[in-house]
Amino acid sequence: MKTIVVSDVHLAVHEAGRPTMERFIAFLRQLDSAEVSRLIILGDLFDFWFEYRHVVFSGYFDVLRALARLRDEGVELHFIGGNHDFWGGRFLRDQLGITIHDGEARLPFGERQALLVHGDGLNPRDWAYRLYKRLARLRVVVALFRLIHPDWAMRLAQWVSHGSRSLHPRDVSKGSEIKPLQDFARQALAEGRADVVMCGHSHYPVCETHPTPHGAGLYINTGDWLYHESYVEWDGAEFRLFLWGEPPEEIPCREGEGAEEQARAQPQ
Ligand SMILES: [Mn+2]
Repeated sequence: MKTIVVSDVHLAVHEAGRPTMERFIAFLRQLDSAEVSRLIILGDLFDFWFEYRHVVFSGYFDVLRALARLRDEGVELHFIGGNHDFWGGRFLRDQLGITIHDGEARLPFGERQALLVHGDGLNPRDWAYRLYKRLARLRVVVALFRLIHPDWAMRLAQWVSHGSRSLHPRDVSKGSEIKPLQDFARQALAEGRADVVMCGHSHYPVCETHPTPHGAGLYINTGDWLYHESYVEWDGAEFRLFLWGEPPEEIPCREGEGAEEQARAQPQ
């Protein structure tokens, strides 16, 4: 049975977000529960997600329905929050049956152990963001935000998000996001903390081999759905990175940068 991993769909409820939403729903609808046993969402599924006691954002209805269909057919759903949707909680868990992982997930893929993180806040120099990340998760901050009317909360989120959207993610990701993610993965693999490290957030799909104490490890970045429509498929044995299409196009795994020198420095 297969596992599918996808991240950074950045579903948005405004007009400009409609094509992405429709393509992603089409992707979910073609997943066959006879073949797929697990779907892992590695953060930033929503451009904005917030939960109230009695309200769900109506613009997400179709995607929630598509996820509910998979759940009803027995597909395991996992969610690791990203920087746009870490406020996922009771609704996703209780109504949709999604397993919510706090910050990071460790999941088995056959014999291999994978460490999955969205990837935001890994850059130690980005102290301002790291502070924001802590504050935004405080119970009191969440309780205060909940006082804002849902329509206004969505409006506010769209306005905030618009600023970051004006930069093309492929440009954003070039320097500041790709390297810290790769460093994090390489280190986790070198220390033997996982056989496979998967991240999203950079919007740049990558599959690289890096050494672990017990052989070759893998760093995979799921890329994004917003611009690449990339996803990872584990078929029970191998991990493969694809760009969705008719047929899907595979992005081959390559030897990670610096992997050679690292292998030489490491006593075998
Ligand atoms: Mn992100």
